[in-house]
Amino acid sequence: MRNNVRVSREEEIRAALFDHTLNGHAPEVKALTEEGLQLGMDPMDILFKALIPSLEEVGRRFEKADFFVPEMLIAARAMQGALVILRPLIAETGAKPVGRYVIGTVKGDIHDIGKNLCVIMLEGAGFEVYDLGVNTPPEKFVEAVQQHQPDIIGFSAFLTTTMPMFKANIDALVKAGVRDKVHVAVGGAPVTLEYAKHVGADSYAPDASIATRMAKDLVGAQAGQSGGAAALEQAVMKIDETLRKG
Ligand code: B1M
Repeated sequence: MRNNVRVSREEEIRAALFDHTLNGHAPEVKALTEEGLQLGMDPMDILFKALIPSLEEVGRRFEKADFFVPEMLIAARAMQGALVILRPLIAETGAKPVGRYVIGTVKGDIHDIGKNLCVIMLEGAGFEVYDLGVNTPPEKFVEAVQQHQPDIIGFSAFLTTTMPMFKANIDALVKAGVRDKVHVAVGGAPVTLEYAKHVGADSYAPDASIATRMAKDLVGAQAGQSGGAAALEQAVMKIDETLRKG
């Protein structure tokens, strides 16, 4: 009985988080996130079953012109408030450092929620992550590679108009003579495997959890623990194919 009551409150919290994020009510989103955690809800559950679906609904409404930029912005701010609380909890689950990862949203693009989720999950998987933030020019990526010597550099782009920055970033790495020293990963809502290959990236992932799994496999492969690069590419192609079919 007690359990039933708790489960139903968890469901209420998920539903309320969805609604309050959608409507950009930051204080309620923060309070509900804290209550959910006090009840023992899994941070990943809060993230993937309430907050992300809500933001997807924001996107659908924006497409139908039911929402405009201000609504999108306050919904994103409400979600960011919850992410601040969830981030350290997800990072805590990680093991010892497995590798270095530099990541940033490309120049001209200020979307960062998806990139931040990648950061959270990579940290959770034990990577030392250098987050360059949003609107990152190619020179900053080059500097970060020279300074931190990461195993992987990740570029996020969320607009069709900013995806061409992948190529500009890769060209800048080539020019600086560091392209061969680092694995280039790309992602973001409008990106596809074909596009990633077209611009000369080494890998593409459709979401943060696959990006993290691929990064872990890659570091393992470099350490000689797994030779999974080809298998990985095949898996990603399959996922991409499934996504395209819808
Ligand atoms: Co903007 N926006 N936005 N927006 N926004 C989108 C992206 C859009 C799809 C909305 C729509 O039309 N349906 C559309 C892009 C259309 C296109 O180009 N195809 C759009 C537009 C047009 C714009 C503006 C141009 C609007 C305007 O001003 N007229 C403007 C551009 C500003 C700029 O960047 N220069 C703009 C502005 C904004 C806000 C500032 C208001 C706000 C951003 C706030 C913020 O991020 N701090 C905003 C928001 C919130 C959105 C939507 C609603 C949500 C984005 C999001 O956070 N999604 C979005 C619609 C949508 O996506 N449904 C939209 C949730 C997130 C978890 O998913 O970002 O896909 P996603 O991240 C995933 C994967 O992509 C992947 O993992 C993440 C987690 O699983 N991933 C990687 C990300 N990086 C990766 C890197 C990897 C691997 C995987 O390897 C390195």
